[in-house]
Amino acid sequence: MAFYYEEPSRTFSEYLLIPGYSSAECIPAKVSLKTPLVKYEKGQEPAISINIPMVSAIMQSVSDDRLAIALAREGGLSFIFGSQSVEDQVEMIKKVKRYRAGFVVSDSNISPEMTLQDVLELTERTGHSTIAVTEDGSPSGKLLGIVTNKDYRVSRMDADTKVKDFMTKLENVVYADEDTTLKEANDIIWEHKINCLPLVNKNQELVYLVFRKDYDTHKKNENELIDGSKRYMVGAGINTRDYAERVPALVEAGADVLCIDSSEGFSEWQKLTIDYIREMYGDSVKVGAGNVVDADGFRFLAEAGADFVKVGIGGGAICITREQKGIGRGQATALIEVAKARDEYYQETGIYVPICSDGGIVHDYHVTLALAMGADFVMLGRYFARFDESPTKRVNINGSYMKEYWGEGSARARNWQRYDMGGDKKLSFEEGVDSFVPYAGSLKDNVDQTLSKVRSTMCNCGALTIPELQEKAKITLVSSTSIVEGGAHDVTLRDKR
Ligand code: RVP
Repeated sequence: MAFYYEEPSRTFSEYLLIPGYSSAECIPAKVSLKTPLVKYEKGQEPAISINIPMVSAIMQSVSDDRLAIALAREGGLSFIFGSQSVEDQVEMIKKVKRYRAGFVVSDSNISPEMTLQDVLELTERTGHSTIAVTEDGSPSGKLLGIVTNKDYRVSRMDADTKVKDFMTKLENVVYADEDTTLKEANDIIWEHKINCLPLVNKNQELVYLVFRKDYDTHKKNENELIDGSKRYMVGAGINTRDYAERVPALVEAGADVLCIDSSEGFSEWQKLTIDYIREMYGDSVKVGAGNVVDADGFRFLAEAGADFVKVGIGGGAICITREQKGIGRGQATALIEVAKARDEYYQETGIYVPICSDGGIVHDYHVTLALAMGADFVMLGRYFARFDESPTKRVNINGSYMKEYWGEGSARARNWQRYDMGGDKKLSFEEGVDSFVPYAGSLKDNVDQTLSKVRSTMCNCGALTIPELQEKAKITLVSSTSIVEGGAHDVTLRDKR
């Protein structure tokens, strides 16, 4: 006979936190959100921790190199999507690892034979007013000069005027050698009162631009997530099919951690993938596994050697797995059960295997709830898809800006490996949709805002760290009527009249 659970499975919106005592010491500025990413033995430090408990989803519409850089800058980590060729994924990893904070590869370049009209079109397209003039118009060509909006007057000049006739020629440009440190570059920028310093190699070819404003931003980010060589850290999604080819390439490219990306992780395929990694690399390559929604699934993956375990089936904003296949579980219930299994496993073995709550974060407070329920960190897709840095197009729909967001199980993503049950190499039916989400601006502004709410609620619960929150949190189920009263109610909102 089938097993029946006594209680329905529940989602985050059905719970609230009850405040605990907060002392005068317990203020948001003192909250630490540092959290383990990979397993560790009792008394030891995890090999990788993240500085904020947020990672970005392994999805085409979410995690590319640009988002990875922006998130690592804030202290979190992206998992670059694996539903692309090994070469393309490797290139994205390399771009993150090559990126030097404050050093920008110029994206606005022009050759001296081009015209003022070309300059205006380029400025319009990139939104950048500093243009490098290189011999071949490429970002790494021989640097011949710079064009900024101080070099031309549209009202007084012919649109056909050649760039070489109005650019600031190299002899009048302050530039420096490619080995210049960020600090030295900044000193030169201040000394010469300039906004941008080009760095060139010994052949006078352009390597980077350093901008005054970027240095200021960089200085402000004491949380940034960097490796031993001061490079941003980045993760990569893998699948249970082509790992023998993909994993070595990603490791070689410098991926800091891997994660098996599957809609259903309680399977032998995951164990075989982890076995391969352990055989090839021992414990030196870290790999997360999932997704599971109960204690049995967690234990299976922990015993298989996963470095962290991802929790969640069917809760993603674009996910229709529950509708299509009738499997899944309310995210809160799944998380609570897996967190208990994680703690029992720790008691028994002395090994702490972090868990990640993946999908279904709708409101900022869901992050705090997930942490309080035992998650070590959360993975978000919809949330990050809304930002400037996500890889998708921003479109105007009926006067509002939206960003595209599609599931890995949609026909658009064609990620059959994520849903593979060992059959044909194809997606037999869709488990995800193709959608739009409201555009929300920069990642930094939004993450700052979300985390300030998390810190504030943690203080309401008397907690300065995530483990303290998990120990002290008092969580209550709420009735459907109180959910309604949780928002503005029984008033007419001024802007909705
Ligand atoms: P959300 O943050 O609610 O947008 O959910 C993101 C998560 O949804 C991903 O991390 C992944 O686990 C899941 N996902 C991705 N694609 C699909 C799908 O097409 N069904 N689901």
